[in-house]
Amino acid sequence: MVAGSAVHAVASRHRRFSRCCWRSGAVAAGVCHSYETAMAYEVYWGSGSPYSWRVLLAFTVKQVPFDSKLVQFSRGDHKTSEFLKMNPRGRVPVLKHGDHVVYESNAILSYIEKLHPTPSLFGDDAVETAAIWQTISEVDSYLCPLQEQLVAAVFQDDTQGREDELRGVAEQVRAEIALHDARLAESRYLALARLTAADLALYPTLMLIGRIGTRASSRQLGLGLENLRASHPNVERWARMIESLPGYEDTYPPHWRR
Ligand SMILES: N[C@@H](CCC(=O)N[C@@H](CS)C(=O)NCC(=O)O)C(=O)O
Repeated sequence: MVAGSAVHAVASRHRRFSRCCWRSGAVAAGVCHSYETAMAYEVYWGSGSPYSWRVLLAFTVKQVPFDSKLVQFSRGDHKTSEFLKMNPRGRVPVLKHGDHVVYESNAILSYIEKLHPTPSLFGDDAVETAAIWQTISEVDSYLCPLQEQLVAAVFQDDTQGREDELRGVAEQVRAEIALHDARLAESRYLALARLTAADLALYPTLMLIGRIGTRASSRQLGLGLENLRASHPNVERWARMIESLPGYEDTYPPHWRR
């Protein structure tokens, strides 16, 4: 557990829902159907962290209540000794469930999928599961590293002298998004005709890249990332479906609203 002031427990609907679940007899009613699922979930997450956002969306889609532990990067909450005991890499998201701790967003998604299989986010047979993991692996292997390069350069004001390099990164990002747009022209969601973990992997990264694109330095460099959604109509349609999920608003990075 992270020290008192180090982590701000958000007084959000997640938490109220959680209390409501425990006190309304949901356990007894069989909603939380085993001892394992009856233990509280604590989700440590960062505002604007796309990997954290995946996890928040998964809990939301599955309607699983959790205690929200918003980690403040600026205070170094994620580098305290208490936090490093949970994740030695000092990164979010982290899930604490009873005495059990899981880090790495995909591992967390898999964990809650096992305990709360409905609605399924990882497919119902071998073909579906492979299609989902194929897309997640593509997002994680090809798009996320590009996003991380842009975050490091643009948010840390390290763009000078790197104009050509960063334009090259942005071009690769656009190619990746165009690929997903073409897929979404054929299919309602990314991997299957229904929402899966693949959609939860891409959406937050797309949103973060869009936000990077609106920064003055990105515009000055002509990265062309500010209108990714508008210029990819299938991605735009799909993103709007995710944004219409019940509870979506509670997952939106709080500091992006300011
Ligand atoms: N592969 C990890 C990536 C986690 C990650 O990089 N989290 C970032 C926020 S988006 C973080 O905590 N960064 C803090 C740091 O590196 O100090 C996952 O999927 O969970």
